Amino acid sequence: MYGGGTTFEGVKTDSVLQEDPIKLAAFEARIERGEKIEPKDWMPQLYRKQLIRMIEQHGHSEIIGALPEGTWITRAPGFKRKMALMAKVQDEVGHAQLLYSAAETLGKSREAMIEDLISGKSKYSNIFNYPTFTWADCCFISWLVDAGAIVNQLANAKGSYGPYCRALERICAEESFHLKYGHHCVIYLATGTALQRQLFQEALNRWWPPMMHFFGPSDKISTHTEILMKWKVKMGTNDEMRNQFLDMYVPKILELGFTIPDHKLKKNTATGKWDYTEPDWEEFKRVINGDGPCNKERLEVRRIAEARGQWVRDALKKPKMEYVTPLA
Ligand code: BYC
Repeated sequence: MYGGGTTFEGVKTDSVLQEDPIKLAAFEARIERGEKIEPKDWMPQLYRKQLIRMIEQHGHSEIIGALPEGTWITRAPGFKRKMALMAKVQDEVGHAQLLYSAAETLGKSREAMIEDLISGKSKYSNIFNYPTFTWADCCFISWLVDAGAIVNQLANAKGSYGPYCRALERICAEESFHLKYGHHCVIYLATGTALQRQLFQEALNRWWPPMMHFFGPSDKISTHTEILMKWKVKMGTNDEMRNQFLDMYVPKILELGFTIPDHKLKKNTATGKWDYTEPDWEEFKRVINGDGPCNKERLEVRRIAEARGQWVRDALKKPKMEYVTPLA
């Protein structure tokens, strides 16, 4: 989609000290003015490294995120739901394509990104390492995980790196359909039988803690927020995004008659922010570092998909190879 990026593998630095101070100042002034940085523009190595890390992780999250919902395509209740879910899952994989293309403009090849995903080197969103036991779990993802993603992506679409922002704009447009679809699924359960309501309440109880983790560690312990906010890659801190999500969706969840499994959750009128039980950051760290309930299964599925598609990639790399001539 974007193409033509520089090749810039393996940026090692975590500092801007080695950068030319004049170029760095001009770069930061452009960001300050709200200009977009494009692939061939000068940028500090750390900006490139941070963008590759974040966009690549985002791409992986879309690919892996297709799996917990994907397993429900054949079991979704009714033909209409099956069709809609199939389209949604296909969109998520398409989002990964857009994001990998955006990351490639910074010089990391798609092959290297996929290799880092399936070897477990790269991270992807914590939330997709939990199982979708019931249809209601799937509805939780379609409504509330997509809602959280939109909060984050709408903000970051106004950020500084052109290719990422353009990919996010397109992704958000599609995600807004997912959100409507997910909300519809949940309203259907909420207005259904006692068992349907119970199914969604149980899903909410299971998914609330990983949902709170989804926005990243609290600002007090976040590693990258400061520099990413300075360079307008992130347009809100993790806590700001979490707070915005709570502002928008807690009332909607309560309106449907469900309860949120956190007795401390309350809007603090003095600060204008939500008070909540501090998420368990030790569990978060375990899950993002490979030790969640489904990490092994998720990566195994990707490894199998990669191996099964190898012959296609090999064939594409040999355009001169002769193929069997069709009989008719
Ligand atoms: N999960 O310094 P911090 C979707 C890591 S898919 C895993 O705050 P940062 C969907 C972080 O990488 C959309 N890891 O990080 C798809 C870092 O580790 P490293 C998902 C996380 O980057 C299919 C460390 O913790 N959205 O919606 O400043 C179906 C320290 O954190 C997470 C995106 O990917 C996490 N949740 O901020 C349905 C949005 N949080 O790299 C739906 C793009 C943190 O130093 N990403 N870590 O080893 C972002 O906006 C930011 O990367 C984050 C984290 C806000 C997530």
